[in-house]
Amino acid sequence: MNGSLLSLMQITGIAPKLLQVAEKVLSNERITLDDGNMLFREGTLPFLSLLAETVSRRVSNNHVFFNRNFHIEPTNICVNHCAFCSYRRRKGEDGCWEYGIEDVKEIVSSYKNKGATEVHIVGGVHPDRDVYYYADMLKAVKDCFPTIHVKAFTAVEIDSMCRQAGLSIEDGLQLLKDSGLGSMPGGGAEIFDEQIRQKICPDKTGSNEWLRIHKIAHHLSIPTNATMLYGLIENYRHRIEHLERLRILQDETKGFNAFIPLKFKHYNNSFSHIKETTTIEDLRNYAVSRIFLDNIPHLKAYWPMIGKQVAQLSLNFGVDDLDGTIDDSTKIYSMAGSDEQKPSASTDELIAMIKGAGKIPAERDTIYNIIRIF
Ligand code: V47
Ligand code: SF4
Repeated sequence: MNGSLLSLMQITGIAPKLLQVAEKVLSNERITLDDGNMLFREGTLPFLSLLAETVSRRVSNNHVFFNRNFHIEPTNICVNHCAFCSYRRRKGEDGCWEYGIEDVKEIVSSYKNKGATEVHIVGGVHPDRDVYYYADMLKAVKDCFPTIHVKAFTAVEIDSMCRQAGLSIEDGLQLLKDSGLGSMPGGGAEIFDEQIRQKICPDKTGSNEWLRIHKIAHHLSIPTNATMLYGLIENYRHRIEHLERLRILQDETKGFNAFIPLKFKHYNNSFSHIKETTTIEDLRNYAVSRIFLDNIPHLKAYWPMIGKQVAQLSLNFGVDDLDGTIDDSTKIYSMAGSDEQKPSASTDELIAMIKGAGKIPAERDTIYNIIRIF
């Protein structure tokens, strides 16, 4: 099989150095930083698709996962000043919001008996809400909807809420877990390179700390996701080094469930002058991520950000997860100019997208147990 695939590639004129990388991938051997960099620079789309799909099939066996979820963004008030953010507001500024625990309970109640299995809670880094406040919020969510899985708070929010309470990350995360936290989303990672970080998110939790918080979560048996914000001012080397740091941590803890590349959207923020990446670039980025991150089981295309059509295309570039139904409950990307201004997908629509890409739709829970195959 591998031999015939390699011969096919030879016939199609793939350069020998790329064939060497293909040989590694097909024989399940880890690729290096230089290999990854070369794939980014020189891999053609069909070549990358073939390799990424080979890796994806090893894990997911042609299934593509989705879940039934909704988001709650308790506040967009944020003490940080990320230059790519279209969402944050200062306290009292026009367009800011701040939901109290009662508001959150009301939102959660409205989703009872509608089939949702997960609530995703993230927001701005609020100046005066500490980890005790958020623990009470999680308890209220679970009181209201005991079976819902709560995936909540980026490492950046957790860093701030624990500091405000004078608690260590270990103690803060344990408190959140005891209050109902089931897993953590992957936001706040941006690009780990500190020089780039200085320019795009100068006051945000640093990369070492982001990784440390995820490591602690994994040690407390809290699974997490990881993201990478791309398409700003970083180069391929920065992206591959970001993936490498995730790969190293994952070797150690095995706590990441999914990796989610986040395409920079440029509407209404300080980087609006930067052109957004092309669809071809987005597909290359998915494929190289899948090939390089051989130890993170799932690769997610977050359709509210890239749109449903590109999300469907990505299913032939290593992606095996479309996130969820969302139900028009997130504003992060619509405020940054996403085509999906009111993101919502029925399960039938997600199933049709997946079948249309030649894959098998599988509804999952947050930790990738299969609920139903369609
Ligand atoms: O950390 C903010 C990004 C992230 C923009 O874990 C932007 O399942 C592009 O992490 N253009 C938060 N990206 C969202 C997030 C996430 C989303 C979906 C699923 C999961 C998961 C996690 O959004 C931030 C930042 O990297 N972001 N502004 C923008 N203009
Ligand atoms: Fe705040 Fe998050 Fe926006 Fe940064 S990306 S300014 S941390 S809301």
